[in-house]
Amino acid sequence: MKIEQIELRRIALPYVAPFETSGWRELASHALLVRVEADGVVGWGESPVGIGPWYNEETSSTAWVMAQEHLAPMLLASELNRPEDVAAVYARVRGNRMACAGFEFAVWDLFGRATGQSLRSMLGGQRERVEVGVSVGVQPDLDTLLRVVGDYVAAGYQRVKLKIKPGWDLEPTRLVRETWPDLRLQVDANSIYTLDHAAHLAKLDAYDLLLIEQPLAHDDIVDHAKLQRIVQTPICLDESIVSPDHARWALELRACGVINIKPSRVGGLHAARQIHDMAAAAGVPVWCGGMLETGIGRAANVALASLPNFTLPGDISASARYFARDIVTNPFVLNADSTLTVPDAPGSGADIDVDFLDQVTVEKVILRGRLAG
Ligand code: NPG
Repeated sequence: MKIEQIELRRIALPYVAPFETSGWRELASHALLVRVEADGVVGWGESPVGIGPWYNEETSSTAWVMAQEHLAPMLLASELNRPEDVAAVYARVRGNRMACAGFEFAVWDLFGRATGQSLRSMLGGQRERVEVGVSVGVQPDLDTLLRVVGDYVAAGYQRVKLKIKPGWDLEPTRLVRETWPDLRLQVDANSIYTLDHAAHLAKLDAYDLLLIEQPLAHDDIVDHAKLQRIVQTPICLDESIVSPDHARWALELRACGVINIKPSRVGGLHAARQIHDMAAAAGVPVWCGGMLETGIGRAANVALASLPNFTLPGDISASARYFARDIVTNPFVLNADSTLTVPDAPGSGADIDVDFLDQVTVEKVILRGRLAG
């Protein structure tokens, strides 16, 4: 199969509330969207890049340039026999994995729609519903935190992740644990601590957490291995695992007890599935992280999370937790058992709301095969 046309869009889609981590605030989705077309069939993908290089090195602008100057022309010049071939097309691209992932998702969607297979079945997923939780950003004060967590618990979320940072870690965690003794609870530091904080982080062991996510540097594996020997709670790596090789290194060094897999962070679903398989072989559970995706990226995450070793709830909440209106006509809704239903329609199952998408599109370009080279 040869991709004949690629449409790229940058969007600005406001979140229902600002989302604050240990190092930055997100106010809106600035995702790059990729629409691929071949033989009259269309596939969509999302690169959930942010406005600045705070989570990783990529931004909405770098992805926009990469997509037009390199990634779209490379894909247009390639013959694809299966979606896994996209990884080979981009094998010589250094970094820029989120930008690559948007194209890879779109090709998976296209192949699924062309052959009538759901993304779940193409990936080898088994579950019809996936367990999900909600990620709660840093709040202005403890009262607000309790209200926000209480609202999510009342909405049906049975697992909560708290964003932490120095000065906002032990006390919020203790308070939430005391208020909801049975809640499945975990914390995420987004790389704000150093090994000097090891004794401080070990105090989190008192709160029966599922995991402590990415406490140390975004590109570290070795210090996390040292920390895991001091802290009893499983360390979960997110930012540090950008490829199957990074996962292998982390597993060999026993740097973590859990891995957060975001397909966009590792360049796509093919690499994500390889990491899943590797972690399963090592007896390390995984869960699907989130990047505040629209309904397009969310559908890819939900399908991936149906694979067997995704045994912890994902950061894949219902669409209404992020957007007043999503850019799909079939947004995800939370089931009463804190799950989302995995679509079984062909491809990702996402139905694009083109009229609304047009309203939130900031820039759009179309590239055709003749531009390849
Ligand atoms: O529900 O999608 C979600 C958000 C989950 O906390 C979440 N994501 O560090 O994992 C993270 C964080 C994030 C959000 C990172 C936006 C980067 C951008």
